Amino acid sequence: MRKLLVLSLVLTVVLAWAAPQMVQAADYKPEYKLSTVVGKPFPWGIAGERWAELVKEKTNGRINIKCYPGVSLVGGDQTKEYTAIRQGAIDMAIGSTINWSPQIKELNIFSMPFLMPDYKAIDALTGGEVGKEIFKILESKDTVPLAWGENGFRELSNSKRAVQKPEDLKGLKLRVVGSPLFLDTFTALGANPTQMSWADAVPALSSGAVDGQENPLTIFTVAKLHSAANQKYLTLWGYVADPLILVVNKDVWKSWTPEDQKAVREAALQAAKENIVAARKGLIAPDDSTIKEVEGLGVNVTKLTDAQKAPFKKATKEVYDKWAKQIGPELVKKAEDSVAKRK
Ligand code: X2X
Repeated sequence: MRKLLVLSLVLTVVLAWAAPQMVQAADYKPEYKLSTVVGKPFPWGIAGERWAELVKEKTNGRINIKCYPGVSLVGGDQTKEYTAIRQGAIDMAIGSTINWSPQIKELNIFSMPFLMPDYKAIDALTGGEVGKEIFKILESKDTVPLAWGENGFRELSNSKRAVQKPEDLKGLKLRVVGSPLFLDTFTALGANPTQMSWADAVPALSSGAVDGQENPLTIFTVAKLHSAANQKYLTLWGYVADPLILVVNKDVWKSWTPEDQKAVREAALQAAKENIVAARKGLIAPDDSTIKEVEGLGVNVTKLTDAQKAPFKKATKEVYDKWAKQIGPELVKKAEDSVAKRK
């Protein structure tokens, strides 16, 4: 009797362990959908392909990922991407903090004008307490964040004139992205901002419906905005930067074995690391080859000094203060402290 009892106990324990493992394996989808806004050869799109490739390698093909650039799984509307990940229409994504900020207000922190003066400041936020807190928030909203990547510092371009001071922006029609914070910033600077998706931006710029836009230089060069969108004037002012986040839908994550979860995480970290190197290439002194490349295309490039940035900072101070309240003063304080203490 006693032996039987022990046996049945052992059996129960073994089954309790084995059953979910078997279900999990059977639960794997033939293909997982990975969303990005832009595809290859943008560094962002390359990062998606690289993540997929590394996962395939590390899981011996158990997890098969297909990339869907152009946010095609949400009909090109990048501000709906995060909701689609939560709901499971997208399995995984490399998403922009700007595009997800309508759903997660804390992500607006990276769009606070002139909060991050250099790359070390971006790293201090993503790699420090702010980054951890944001990952916790994402975890509470049905997603598993795995790594930080980078779209880049967002620089201003237009078809009309060189922008060196806020007055130069007066009346310029600018395409902006995602969050209402961008509308506030450019309205405060005297421009005429209008919100639209990336898919609509290039046609609107080439037809002259809008005069300018702001995006990282890797987007500018790969999309050939100088010729495809008449962007002859570029101002390097690094007023905000746009980190990317590599995430997986939580149910999808839970359906994988711990071994495969580890593989996907390691692949994400590797792809993200390579992505940051690619996003910064030619943009950090002494290597300014990307900036030289843009000048070589006949673009008039203005690099603002700290003194020249000051009036822009002043003109957007009210916007900064308004959004600090919306984002959460504590998180903003943490961010400011991290930037001040950066090494
Ligand atoms: O739409 C943009 O400007 C882009 C491509 O940079 C983002 O998705 C945030």
